[in-house]
Amino acid sequence: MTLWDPRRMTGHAPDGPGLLRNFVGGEFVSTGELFTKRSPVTGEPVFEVVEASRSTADDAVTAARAALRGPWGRTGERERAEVLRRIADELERRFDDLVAAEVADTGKAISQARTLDIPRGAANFRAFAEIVATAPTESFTTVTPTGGRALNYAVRKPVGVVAIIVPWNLPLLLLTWKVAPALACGNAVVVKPSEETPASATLLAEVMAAAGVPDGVFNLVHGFGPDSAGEFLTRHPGVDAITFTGESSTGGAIMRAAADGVKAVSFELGGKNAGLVFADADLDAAVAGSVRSSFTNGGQVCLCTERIYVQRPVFEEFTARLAKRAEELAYGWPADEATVNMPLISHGHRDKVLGYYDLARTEGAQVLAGGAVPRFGDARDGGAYVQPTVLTGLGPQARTNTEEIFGPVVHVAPFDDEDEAYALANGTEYGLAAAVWTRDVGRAHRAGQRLDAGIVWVNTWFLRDLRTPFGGVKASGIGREGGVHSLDFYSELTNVCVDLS
Ligand code: NAD
Ligand code: 6OD
Repeated sequence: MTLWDPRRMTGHAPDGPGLLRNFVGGEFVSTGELFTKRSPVTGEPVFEVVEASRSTADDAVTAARAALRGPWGRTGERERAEVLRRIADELERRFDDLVAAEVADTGKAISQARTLDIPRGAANFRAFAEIVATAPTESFTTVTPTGGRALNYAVRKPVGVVAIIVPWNLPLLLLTWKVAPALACGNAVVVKPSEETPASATLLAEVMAAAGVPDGVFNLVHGFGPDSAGEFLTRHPGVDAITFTGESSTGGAIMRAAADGVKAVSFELGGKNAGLVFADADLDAAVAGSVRSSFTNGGQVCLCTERIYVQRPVFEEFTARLAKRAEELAYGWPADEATVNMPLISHGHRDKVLGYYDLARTEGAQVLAGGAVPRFGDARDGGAYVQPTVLTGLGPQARTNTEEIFGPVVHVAPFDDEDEAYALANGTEYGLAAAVWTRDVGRAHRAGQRLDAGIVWVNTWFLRDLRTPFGGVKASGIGREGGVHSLDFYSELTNVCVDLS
């Protein structure tokens, strides 16, 4: 079924898929090769997308530089905060279109797009409007060598042109999480959404124009990574900073590209996140929370739990309840309100995830739930669905327990004491997030100290306050965004030292 007719947005031929274009210097640009975006729900084409050539990427960077030389480069924080609020208003006005775009690209359940993805897009702009309007900078009074006084104070300036490269799992949420602070700090941006999810970013370009964002401040290029729009940006001499969300290996490639220009980077990368369920936990909450943390968005959230360690006295009960709940998660069309499960983003990604289901069996896992492809007897059989899957029986060094799978799959294993739990959770090259379930207040705080992760949730998961630091340790990222940490990445601080004598 078609939830939303993309032709409304693009004015493309009435009987073909919608056309999604690049947005450069305030204009949509149609020139370039086309690639096809297919529905993960049915496999049918939903969009033709104009791939940005090197010269389109050049034009986008040039437009961004020109915008910085214009009035945008002289705006103050309060004025920019107003612009961000107008963008949020316009996102809310286009709410239904954005929900439809996100569902068309990803196949995610409409209820999730309505309650998580699109509201967070607007919330990102509102939060950074407040943060930039109220953030202090440092000031010191200094005694001079002659016994006089000097006043030191820091001023924030834009970094310049920021390239923003994002993945497909939460497309608008992750894109606006970076665009909002970048614009709040007075930069101009060139964004590259994933080739798998071009639609909501294209609508965001319309939103920017309608909100009165000056031409060239927001530019959009569609395409792929290597030898395409992604690499054109990361190697571009006119780009001053790169902010990237995606796989750790892609982060490595981008870092190598950025090294030549000594560009600043902020990386939010992959994870192999652990859940820890202690015997004193509220087990109902731990089961419900672990269902969310393992299967939300088809397991395609970087923060999702792919390994759960359960204290031995409650291991059997927890595992049985988790497996039962996984099998009960509702299938349906994305537009059905009760739907929970969604397809993986593409057949290519499904092949990867199914490869891990096979690997887990080869490694000796017991499959307690799922482990296969669901059959619908309708057009969804052409989509990229897999069953939510619960595994057990593998050791901590099994590849199933060490490599990021990024699908609706979780392995459950027992532990005996707190030290062992932390050692198991930390035994990975990643360090993004952890979810701990316990009623012991002391243990809750110890877990925060002892777990190698950028975020430790206790008795909850994916509860976000946008003022807090967000990022990963080890292979899960470089730097922190969120609150003033975003301001620190998206601005340069100049210290002004005035001798008062
Ligand atoms: P990916 O790394 O394959 O692609 C991400 C983006 O980078 C896409 O836009 C892609 O076109 C672009 N890209 C790929 N190669 C590039 C190159 N050489 N140069 C420039 N750009 C390039 O990731 P994905 O498959 O889209 O997303 C899934 C991954 O993202 C998972 O590993 C997941 O954990 C991670 N992720 C992390 C966070 C976080 O906050 N830490 C959030 C969401 C997703
Ligand atoms: O909540 C956020 O700000 C954020 N960046 C979430 C990342 C989710 C990963 O898929």
